[in-house]
Amino acid sequence: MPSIGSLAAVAMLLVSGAHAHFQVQHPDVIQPFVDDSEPDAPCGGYTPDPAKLNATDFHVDGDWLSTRQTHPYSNWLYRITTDLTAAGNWTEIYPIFRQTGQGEFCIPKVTVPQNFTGQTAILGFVSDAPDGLLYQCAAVRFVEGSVEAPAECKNASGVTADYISDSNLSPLVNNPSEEKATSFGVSARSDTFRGLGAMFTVGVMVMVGAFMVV
Ligand SMILES: [Cu+2]
Repeated sequence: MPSIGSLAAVAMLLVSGAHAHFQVQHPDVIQPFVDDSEPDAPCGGYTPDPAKLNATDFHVDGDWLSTRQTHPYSNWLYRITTDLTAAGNWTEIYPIFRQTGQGEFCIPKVTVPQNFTGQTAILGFVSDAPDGLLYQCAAVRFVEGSVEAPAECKNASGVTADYISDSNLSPLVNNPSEEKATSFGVSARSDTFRGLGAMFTVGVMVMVGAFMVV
């Protein structure tokens, strides 16, 4: 007899259905989203062509990133590289975190080290989802200053997030946040983030809900 855990995992895949895994809302991705290719590193099915990048300005002192996921939860890594073929040398630009709940998630004030100003880079989104690692890429040009997030930077109702360690994601950057995650999550939590306890409660509820669907 299969374990409750494996049934729940299958149920979650069924619940997420014929899904799009995740899509980037902002900035624009380099090539059109292809659902079946999203598991292919580093960008979801292609290698960026440095001669054909239509880069979006990204303000190093604060800019916004927005995604929409169809999974009940996933862990997120946001990373950048000035290797315009996205072959490596990735820098993490936000601590790895877990999004619980489907739908839009937006971080309104992502910062980048100021020494990137003036450079063009690939911005990589990696989602450690119930069905594995998933990838998308945008091209960005780093500019001075900051920008306010627009109205479309919003979170779907019921979505929560919390910083987390993820041994699948941390090897994908040169500066993983695993060390930071423990203290950062406790002492510098932004008010859009809830406690670990709430995260686990929601996680258990999702598991139970998925199990009951079968
Ligand atoms: Cu998926």
